[in-house]
Amino acid sequence: MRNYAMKNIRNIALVGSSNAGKTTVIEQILFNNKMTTRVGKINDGNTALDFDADEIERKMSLMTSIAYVDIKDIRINLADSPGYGDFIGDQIAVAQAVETVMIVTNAAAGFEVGLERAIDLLDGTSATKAILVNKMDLENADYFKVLDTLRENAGISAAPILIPIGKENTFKGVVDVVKGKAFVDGKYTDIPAEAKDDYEKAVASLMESVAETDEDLLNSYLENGELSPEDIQKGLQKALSEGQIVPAFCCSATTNVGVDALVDAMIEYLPSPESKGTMKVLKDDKADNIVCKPDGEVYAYVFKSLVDPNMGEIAYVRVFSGTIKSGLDIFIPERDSKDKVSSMYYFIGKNRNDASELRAGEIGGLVKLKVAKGLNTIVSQGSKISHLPVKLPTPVFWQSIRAVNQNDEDKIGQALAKLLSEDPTINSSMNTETHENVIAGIGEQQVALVQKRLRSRYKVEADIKSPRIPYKETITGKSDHKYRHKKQSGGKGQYGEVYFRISPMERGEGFKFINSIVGGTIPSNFIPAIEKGLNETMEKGIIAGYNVVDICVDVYFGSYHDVDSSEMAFKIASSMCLKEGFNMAKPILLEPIYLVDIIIPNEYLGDVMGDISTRRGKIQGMEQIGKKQILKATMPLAELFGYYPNLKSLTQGRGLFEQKFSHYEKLPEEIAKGIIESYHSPEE
Ligand SMILES: Nc1nc2c(ncn2[C@@H]2O[C@H](COP(=O)(O)OP(=O)(O)OP(=O)(O)O)[C@@H](O)[C@H]2O)c(=O)[nH]1
Ligand SMILES: [Mg+2]
Repeated sequence: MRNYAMKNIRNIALVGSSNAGKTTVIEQILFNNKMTTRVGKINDGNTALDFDADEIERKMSLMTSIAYVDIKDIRINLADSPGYGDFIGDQIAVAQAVETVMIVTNAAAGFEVGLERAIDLLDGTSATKAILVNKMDLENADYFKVLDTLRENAGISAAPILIPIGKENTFKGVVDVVKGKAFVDGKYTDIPAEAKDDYEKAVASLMESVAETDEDLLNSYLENGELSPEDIQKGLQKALSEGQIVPAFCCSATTNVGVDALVDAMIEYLPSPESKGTMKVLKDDKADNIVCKPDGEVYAYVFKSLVDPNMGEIAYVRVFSGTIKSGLDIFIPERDSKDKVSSMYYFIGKNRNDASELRAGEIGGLVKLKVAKGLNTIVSQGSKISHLPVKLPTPVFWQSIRAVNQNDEDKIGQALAKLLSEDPTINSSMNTETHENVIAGIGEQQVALVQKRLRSRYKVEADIKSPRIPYKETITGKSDHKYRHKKQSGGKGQYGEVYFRISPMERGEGFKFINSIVGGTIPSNFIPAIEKGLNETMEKGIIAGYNVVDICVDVYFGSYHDVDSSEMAFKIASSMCLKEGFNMAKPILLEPIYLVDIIIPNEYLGDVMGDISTRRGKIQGMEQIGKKQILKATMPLAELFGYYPNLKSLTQGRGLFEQKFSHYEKLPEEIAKGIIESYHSPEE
């Protein structure tokens, strides 16, 4: 297939809340432009873009997929991302790969949670933002109301470029405000009387917005009281490529009204890779710019990687600079590894067409890359350039996972690694204290999908449950204790005696071992065995099976036997002495405490604060940003595990939080008592 010049490409990612109609809009565009032979329907499970079995089953997108549309000498690349909150990582990643991020909203819905989230997460991307109000055919659909809500809630003042003709089930066309023409039944015509008023208002406000972005245009506007259509078009294109204006469009995907006019507008007004021109990158870890051109240095970005059951690894890439060819040796700075390009394709969902090479400005898929995964940079070997780091949300949902069948333990590790590499917001790690494999991610659906795919793709049944809390054990008092290990049961006996002074240390200091033996009461060759006995016991735990920390053990006296003493005997003596001495030194349990930043709309402040204190949280501070409050608090991990579902229900889905580990703190006695008792009477 042919390549397209940078100025003839439009790269557009559709984001926004679930169910707004992103996938359906793209399906309709593909069909209208003869890229597919039928209009894929979500309900029939036959869309080009939601091709994955789980997407078909759930009737929603679960990952980013890509398509392209060729119209005359223009190629439009469209990325369809999942709107459901648990899969937000894909929206964040794809927003970095395009010139325009189109935020799709439902014309009949209010300011939806998914929409709010998508907008928040786009903060900081350099892409131009655009608004597409879809579902204009629905009862109560109201284009201008949606734009007002966006202004009020998100501070986005969108400039209407396409405005509707007719309403709800009589929505029959759109007016292109820049052209001053209506688009009805597949043709441009004069603006009908019913849309004249809206058009006059929209064009006046568009002139004002465009004039404000450029001094010459402003002067001309002030002089003449208006701008010519040519001036509006030129000014708009420039303002859009600089991201100074957020254009708004409308359509109904299912009735196919306004979709062709939308595509025309994408071509005529939205920025091309050439109009953006340069790209901010890191070079040698410092901020830098590179000029994007096909004969420049190779610089591409992977915005999604997946393992296709038939094709193997696929990495969807955006080439920003240079040209990627088969056989090219590449370097992935984020992984500090080399890789090699094999074949590459242009994709429409899972259908692919050969690409001979991928040039600056283009989007395509590289197959069988070994190391490059989502959010990674692709550069030539020896290059010092990498993509600016992308901020991802911290995990807010945790589950421990293990294979139901013991024989699958090895298999599950590899299968998990493959599945998790498809989504940058989820990871798993072995907790060496609780000996659990813990998955940390964004939500229940995300983890449930991993569990389901382990079964469907890798035939591994996995159990998930709430993880154990890595409590720790320590003491608050001191003890002075001795223990003699002596056994005489025929043959060689066992003998070793130690005297310990056990004392608490500051939080976080760990363990200190002091050897104060003088005069050889214990020969020095047995000292390492004593230390080993201590370490092993501390790792296993004494009162409740958790790591022992922040204690100091001073061995200051003991005795031995010429024949019967051995390393084993001293190890046992040491272990027993610690166990008994520890119990005499007012032992307690410590629990991990996390710092959380909870971000909520003002109206939920009271409820959320009340709830934090019932969860043993402590408010540390508060900050107002726009219409939101950021509550800073500490919260025990035991409460944090179940916090996100709870926060969502308290705030109608609008609350978010970020977390990081802070410190260990004494677990309240009444809770500790239960944990210690159940450790000593293990009926599970
Ligand atoms: N009435 C009406 N329904 C629509 C329109 N566009 C999409 N739908 C329906 O809305 C539902 C959701 O559409 P999708 O295309 O899956 O929405 P999405 O934004 O891709 O959703 P996610 O993949 O979950 O992010 C489907 O049942 C569509 O048929 C429209 O313009 N009008
Ligand atoms: Mg979708």
